[in-house]
Amino acid sequence: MTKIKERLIEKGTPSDHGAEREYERLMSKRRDEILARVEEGYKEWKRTKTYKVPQWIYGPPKGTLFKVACEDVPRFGDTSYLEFDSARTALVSIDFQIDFCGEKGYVDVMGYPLSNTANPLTYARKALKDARNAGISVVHCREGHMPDLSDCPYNKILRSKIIGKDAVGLGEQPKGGLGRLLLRGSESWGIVKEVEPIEGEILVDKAGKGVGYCSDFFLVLQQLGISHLILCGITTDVCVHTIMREANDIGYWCLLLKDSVGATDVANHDAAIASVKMQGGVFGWVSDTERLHEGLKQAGLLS
Ligand code: C5J
Repeated sequence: MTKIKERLIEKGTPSDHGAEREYERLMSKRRDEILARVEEGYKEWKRTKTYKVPQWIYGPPKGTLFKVACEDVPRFGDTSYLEFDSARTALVSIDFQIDFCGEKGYVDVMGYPLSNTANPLTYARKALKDARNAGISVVHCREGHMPDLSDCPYNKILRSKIIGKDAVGLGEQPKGGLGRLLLRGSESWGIVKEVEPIEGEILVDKAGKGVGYCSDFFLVLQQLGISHLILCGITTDVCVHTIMREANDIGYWCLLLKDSVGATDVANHDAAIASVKMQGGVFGWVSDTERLHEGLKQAGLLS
């Protein structure tokens, strides 16, 4: 057998087709299809004021379709409806941990009033009850770091020490506290009783405010076949917003329950809610537990 000697490539060569290659033509075919679908969706929205589940993407419903009234969409003062498939929806309960809404946790040590982050528990509990009764998947998230802090950026620890009472920062235990702050395995890292996961529900640990970079969250949603998210949790302007923005960028349909979320600062909470609604719903949709309950009831999902 003769051995062919490979010539070492010294530099790349421009294509004979210039900029007009096959994949550019395929991309514009896809764009035409998407714009035609948008035209259909737009006509449907004008007729029904409903952002329908796009069956051309997800296929026929796997569960029961239900819709929830959303406020200030597409413009402030307007009402529209967001449609869900119960089998492709997850209620996401974010960071309801002692560290964010209980005594001697991270937020308490920073000196913020606990009521701002604890009050939404009243409503989140209702949303959880309704989701469970309607057979909707529930996914819980929990922020926290490894005991050796190897997954926590230095600047996060430093800032927490500077703001923390008695210079107690992340990874340290406050005087008379429940454990080391925001650390996996510590008592203050646990989800509070009012909304803790029940058997069969998924709990995702994350080493950050968001989920995309530092957790299995999107892998879990993919495995469950989820297209739509209903978000509750704390804090509105930090973890809830970060997760909503990440999911929205990927194409998930995100509904924020405004009474089931809270921030350490009321003005920041209000601004975070308002910013979701800008540009016709730049990060998704906003509603509340009452309107979720009504939508589930009308679809016959609650007895
Ligand atoms: C914060 C969170 N605020 N869960 N975490 O540090 O929003």
